[in-house]
Amino acid sequence: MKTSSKLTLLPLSGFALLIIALVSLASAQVSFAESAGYALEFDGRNDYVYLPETQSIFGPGWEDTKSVTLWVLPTRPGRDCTYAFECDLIFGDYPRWWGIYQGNLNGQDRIWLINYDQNGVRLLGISYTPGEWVHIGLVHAEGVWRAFKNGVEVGSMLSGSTVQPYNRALPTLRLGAFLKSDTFLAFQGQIDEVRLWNIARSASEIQNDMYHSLVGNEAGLKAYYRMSDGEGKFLTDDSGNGWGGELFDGDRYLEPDGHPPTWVNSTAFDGLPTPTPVTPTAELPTATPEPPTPTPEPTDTPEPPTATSEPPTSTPVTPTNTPVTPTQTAPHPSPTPLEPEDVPTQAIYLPINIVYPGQNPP
Ligand SMILES: [Ca+2]
Ligand SMILES: [Ca+2]
Repeated sequence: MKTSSKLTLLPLSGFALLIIALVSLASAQVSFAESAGYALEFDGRNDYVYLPETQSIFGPGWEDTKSVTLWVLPTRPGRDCTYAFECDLIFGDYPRWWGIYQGNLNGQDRIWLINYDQNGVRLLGISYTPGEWVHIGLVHAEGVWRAFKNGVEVGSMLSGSTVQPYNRALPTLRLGAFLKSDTFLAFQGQIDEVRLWNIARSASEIQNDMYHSLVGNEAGLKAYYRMSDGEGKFLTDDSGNGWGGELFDGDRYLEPDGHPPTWVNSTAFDGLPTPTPVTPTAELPTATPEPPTPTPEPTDTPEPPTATSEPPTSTPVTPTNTPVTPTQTAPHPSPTPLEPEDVPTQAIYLPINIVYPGQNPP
């Protein structure tokens, strides 16, 4: 008996040593990464953060030039949604003219970057894995709408100015959910390091800054949510510009459940040692939406030389490296005045203008 117990102890102590070594190695790696402090966790029911007016935060010209970057950790797969603006809101405005949403749209579970311009809804999808942090970058400049995943551009399309209403209150921004009467678009998961810029951020700038906090006074940074508070019902703007937010657990549209967004320890900066190499074409072919008005050309867009005799698809998809030129200088439509707090249904229900990257519209 004595011998056998010794024999079993020996491999155990060897195993323990291995565990100690691995733990030491892991903690040594972690020590290189800057701590991301706190993140905000949203319950997927009624949690959101109310932010000030889009126009006030971004300033003049934001409809054409802006960048948004954030870390997000979805903790469940995307809900099925018929329209992009009916997926769950991660970041966006009220009542939904642009933003970052999560959802399963036409069988594609993606994080969607949506812009409503004078030609309708434009969207780009970014793949993600529930339970994993992903860094999302949205850059809108010179008539192009771009999507970045972990610092790598994964898609782009032409898109003009973000349309805004007039004759009524200017839109305000939200983190975590869009709640209105019977429309509950609540994201479940964590959000951290939300940065709002009124300039076009480049891929290298996004990459260089995604794994550490900013000072807050960087050029073009208009609002910065480091989630630095750690407690309480308010979200500080770490840019010092004073665009803080307020945490909500439901509102007049949805009963509170006693739990507003929760402050949690963030692991956003620990997620990936380097930006995940993503091949743009494999990840998301660039979709170039055609203007809705027919052109005198015999076909909308000539196919590359390899085109077959098959009839062209209704939405040609061009290679990623096709140069895109700023277009769409058409004036904004004159939408009929909407009721205050109303949803821009015109913006949402225009399926002919929705372009699903990598596939034809429905
Ligand atoms: Ca943080
Ligand atoms: Ca809640």
